[in-house]
Amino acid sequence: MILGNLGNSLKETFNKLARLNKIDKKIAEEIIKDVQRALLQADVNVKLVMKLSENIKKRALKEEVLEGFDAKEHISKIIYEEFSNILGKVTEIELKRQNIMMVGLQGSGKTTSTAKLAKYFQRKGLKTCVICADTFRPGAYDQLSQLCKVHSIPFYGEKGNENAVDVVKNGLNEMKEYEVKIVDTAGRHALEDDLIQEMKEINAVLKPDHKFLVLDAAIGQEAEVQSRKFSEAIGITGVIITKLDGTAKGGGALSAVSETGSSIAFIGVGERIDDLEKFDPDSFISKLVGLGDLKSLMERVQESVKPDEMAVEEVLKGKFTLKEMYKQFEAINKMGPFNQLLQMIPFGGFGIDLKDKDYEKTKYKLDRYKIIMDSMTEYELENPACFDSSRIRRVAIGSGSDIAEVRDLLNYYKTLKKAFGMFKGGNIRGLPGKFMKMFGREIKI
Ligand SMILES: Nc1nc2c(ncn2[C@@H]2O[C@H](COP(=O)(O)OP(=O)(O)O)[C@@H](O)[C@H]2O)c(=O)[nH]1
Ligand SMILES: [Mg+2]
Repeated sequence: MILGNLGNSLKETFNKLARLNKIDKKIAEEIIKDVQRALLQADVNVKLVMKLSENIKKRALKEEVLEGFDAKEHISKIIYEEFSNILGKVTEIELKRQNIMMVGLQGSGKTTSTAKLAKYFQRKGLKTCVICADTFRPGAYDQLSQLCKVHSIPFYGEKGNENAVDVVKNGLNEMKEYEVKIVDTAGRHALEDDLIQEMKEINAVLKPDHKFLVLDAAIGQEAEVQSRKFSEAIGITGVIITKLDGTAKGGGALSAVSETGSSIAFIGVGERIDDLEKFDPDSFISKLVGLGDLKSLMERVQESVKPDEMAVEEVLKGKFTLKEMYKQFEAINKMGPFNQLLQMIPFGGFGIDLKDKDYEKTKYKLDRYKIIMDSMTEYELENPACFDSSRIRRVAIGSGSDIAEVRDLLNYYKTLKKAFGMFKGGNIRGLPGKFMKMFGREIKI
């Protein structure tokens, strides 16, 4: 598919890298050229290509290859992370009662995507219907009603009624029992005033939870302008990029949308009703980079925290003081990238929902905890039970924090100690996995 060639063109250069444990400037430049060529072929914006490749090169030369990994794995990881930065945003779709409005220019794939999306929600077990508010284009009613009939999707429309807003009002009344209502609207060849007016009125009546802008992948970098214009006109909550199966230029549309700050919700990859995929940047990038199983690579990166750094040995013997926790934080910091590593430590004490992806905040908190621990005496680090209010106050003052924060840290320590206690005598290597199971999370790569 799109950018699919990147993997192939990288392979050759990568073969040279295999078994090396260092990346020199010459190899880095070769790889960067391949990356640039593939991205430019996929119509990605030149400035973005330059920025991306510059970052990859800098990091490839600067960051040390982790022990146990070869240069190829090292650079795969970097390419993966840099791509994540530009494609990382996804529209979250909740599986709940909701109204959805489809907008976009004529021919972009709105009607097809409306039916695909209805099927998507049906498969998820939600009672879903479709309302046809395209009263502009002759034949729009027939197209959608036929599509729905064939695929058993409940449909509402009024043939002959030219007032799209009234059709939506009536449809909402008639289709009350349905949990998800998807409204297909009319498009024009350009975003004209009367179209904006109609969209605004439908928006006011429907009060959509989601407004999806449908874009044809073939428009490439033009996606940026459209995405901006529609955002300004009615506000959109996500983008659906269609016809990614039919163009080699999809990279342009995808990256251009991300540049505007909009997020991609779904991608259309064919004409059939099932050819709609929830956009998953991780698997997208894995395919894109074509360098094999990045998921297991990232898992290995996570597991390669050395046992002595983690102080796991002692922990398994039952020893887990603030000192071991400190070492653990240090090991985590060394490992980077923080956002992925973060998922392997227990969060009981942070009160932070990982779903928020609030990694920066959490990293900040870990760093704060380290600063606080730097103000503790050796005795305190070895004997956390000794903390009374006067010791807590002293540490708070010494570290420039406050009493509540020191207490937070001690609570986090207790949670962690409890967690470690449960693994006594267990297998060291499997620890991260066990942590993740215990906290009901898995590494999402
Ligand atoms: N290959 C391919 N064709 C698509 C896709 N989505 C829509 N189409 C086709 O694009 C054309 C226009 O789609 P339509 O839904 O009528 O666009 P609308 O005017 O925005 O409602 C139709 O021929 C669709 O079959 C897709 O993901 N892949
Ligand atoms: Mg249509």
